[in-house]
Amino acid sequence: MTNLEPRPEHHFTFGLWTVGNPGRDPFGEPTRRPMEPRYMLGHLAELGAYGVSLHDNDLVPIDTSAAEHDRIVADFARGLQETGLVVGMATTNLFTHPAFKDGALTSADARVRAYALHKVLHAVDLGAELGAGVFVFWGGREGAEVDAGGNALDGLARLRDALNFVEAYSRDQGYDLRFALEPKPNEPRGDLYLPTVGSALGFITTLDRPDAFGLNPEFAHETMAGLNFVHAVAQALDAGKLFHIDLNDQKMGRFDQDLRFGAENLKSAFFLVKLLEDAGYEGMRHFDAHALRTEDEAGVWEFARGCMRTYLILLERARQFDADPEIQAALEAYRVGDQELEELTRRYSAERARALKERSFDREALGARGPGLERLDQLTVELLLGARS
Ligand code: GCO
Ligand code: MN
Ligand code: MN
Repeated sequence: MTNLEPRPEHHFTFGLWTVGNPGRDPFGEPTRRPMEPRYMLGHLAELGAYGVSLHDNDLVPIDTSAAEHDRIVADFARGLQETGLVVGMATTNLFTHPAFKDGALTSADARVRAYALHKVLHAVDLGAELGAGVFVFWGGREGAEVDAGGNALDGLARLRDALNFVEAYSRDQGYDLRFALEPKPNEPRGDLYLPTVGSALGFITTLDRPDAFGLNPEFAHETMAGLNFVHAVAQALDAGKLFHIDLNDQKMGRFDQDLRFGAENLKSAFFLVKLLEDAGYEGMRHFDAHALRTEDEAGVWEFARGCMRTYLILLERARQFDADPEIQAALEAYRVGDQELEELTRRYSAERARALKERSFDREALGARGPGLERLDQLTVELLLGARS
């Protein structure tokens, strides 16, 4: 086993709202005391994290005066300096206050939309001031329980206008921010707009400056929708749009659980880590999860440590996978190359199309081949269970 101690160069970050989650749920009161942001910084630094992310109101309460705002931000900036932690991502809370109960940037009420945009601009200032590289839009209230209000199409147009406005503002200020959309199928609304990674990727192409926008996909969100998160992340990578990632875990078909990374779907977590590392993903390894409601504060820090350790263990397993001769031989056998056919099909020309159409294929032989996936997958399982070291 190599060293599994998390270190800043691993780029692990946590939302202030994640380790700060007090264990409230729709049926019960908080089970833990709130923690001050600076206190959390100290603990995260000790555990080897690289930084934090925050909503505007995780740091500055919504009803804070301007003078108090400056004092809070300066104090937090001192905390960052002392601990060496950075702010990797910033975002806006557009979901807690009742003003946003029927949407924020997509609300049918122009006053709510304007207030939401005002709040985002201030949150962008805060993010830029604290040095965040990515600014996230998670539309927690951007959706509906009923479609009688007719917002399905209008909501998208309103969201587009708002995102274009914010991006232009940020550029005008000279901020060095990239924007990331975070899709989710439902919760807290019955249905959220832009429910999946694919929907967000499609929507980005309709913005004024698509290059400034990417994705912040979340393991739990795609899993809630019954989708394969590894495939979703691959699509974001393929499009050059993986700006940030929310790592956690989730049982399919349940309420939004925000479990510790790797707590539930270990195999998917393994293939995810392998995908990110093989693709050379350079962004934050950001955990958007929280300790079980059963836990006290000690359980919170166990949770945070566990997220990072599991990532590092899976990273080590990914390297073992690459170095394991039997696995590599099985992979080699699985991928059948054919130089001549690959040459023929790589790029269209009239001549190649003609040659391909004239070609005959041994359908029966193709259908009869066993690709060896049972063995390859069992070898992977054995590797993950530590039976191959
Ligand atoms: C959720 C979301 C949020 C967002 C956060 C930052 O399901 O509640 O994942 O935690 O990630 O608001 O955008
Ligand atoms: Mn989530
Ligand atoms: Mn999230």
